[in-house]
Amino acid sequence: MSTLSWTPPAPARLGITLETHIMEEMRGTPGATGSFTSLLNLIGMAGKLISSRVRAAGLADALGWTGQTNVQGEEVQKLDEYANDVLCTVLERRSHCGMLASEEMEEPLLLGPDPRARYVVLFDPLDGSSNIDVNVSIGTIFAILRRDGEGLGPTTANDALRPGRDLVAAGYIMYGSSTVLVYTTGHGTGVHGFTYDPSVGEFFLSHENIRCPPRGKTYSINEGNSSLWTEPVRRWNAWLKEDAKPEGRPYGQRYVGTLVADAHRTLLKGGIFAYPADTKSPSGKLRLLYEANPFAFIFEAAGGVAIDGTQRILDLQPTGLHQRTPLILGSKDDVADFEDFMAGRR
Ligand code: P6P
Repeated sequence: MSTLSWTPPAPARLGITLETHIMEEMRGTPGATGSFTSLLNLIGMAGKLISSRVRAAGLADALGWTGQTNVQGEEVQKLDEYANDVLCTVLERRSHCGMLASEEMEEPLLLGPDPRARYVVLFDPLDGSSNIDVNVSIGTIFAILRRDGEGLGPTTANDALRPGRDLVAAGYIMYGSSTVLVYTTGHGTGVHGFTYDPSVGEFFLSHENIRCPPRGKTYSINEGNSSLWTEPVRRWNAWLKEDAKPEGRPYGQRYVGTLVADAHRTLLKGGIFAYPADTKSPSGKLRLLYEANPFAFIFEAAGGVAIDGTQRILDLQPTGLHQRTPLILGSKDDVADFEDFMAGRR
């Protein structure tokens, strides 16, 4: 029996690129204009550019490049600034977007009054960048909103402050042992993964219709924060580590410290990722709009669950561009166990 939570492409579907897959989805969308398709392809192109620079980052250090200027005297940008610049430059093209919001920019980038510019893209250009210098996986996270209706005025910052359930697409690009792009347009269209082949410069379909298993065997949390946790979180954590083999415990502990990597593993293999509120971060650490919401959208599309401890992440009404939230993400049965502890049922 296959233990995979996705479908390896059938022979007839080998060689399907990201562009082809997006086009297939567009054909299945009545009234599609191609703008959304083009926008998703732009994100794919940004991922290719960022991937090539991430792969060379270590080389930069090896060749004695400094943090500010390289041997040619060129200014070497920090990777997260570079990733942000690439995404802004690429997403400004073709008037698809009215606004871009990024973890790297205090204020959103408003792109002018073009009525064709219906999309708002929210992103963390390089999540986990503190892991770059130890060659640990990092990633780009994106979420896409669409402004609907006629006679719309210029996009404003408030157009970003919508609950995650309104997203029209979300995804991430993980720069790990290989570069993988995962995206969904929600609403039953499935979650699909593409692996980048730098020799031909294409993302090829590698993980079709990813489903998050209903239960996993690992939990992912920064145990270093245990003294800061609330009592229910401590009891949940201790319960997971009990020697109770007939009930599938103890769980294994995995924690990379990059949300994209910990979430990607949890999506494919099941289990639970938790960055709960604690006494140091009473609102949690992770950002709602461009970290929690996109992953919540992806996990729900794959049959998983995402809460802030008690509420569905996608129902949270944002009040600020960079607001934080606790995030509990993963298999529906594992998150249900967490909720039981938070509600005092265990
Ligand atoms: P901690 C990376 O800095 C990040 O924003 C997420 O990618 C990751 O899940 C989290 O912070 C790790 O935080 O406090 O465990 O180092």
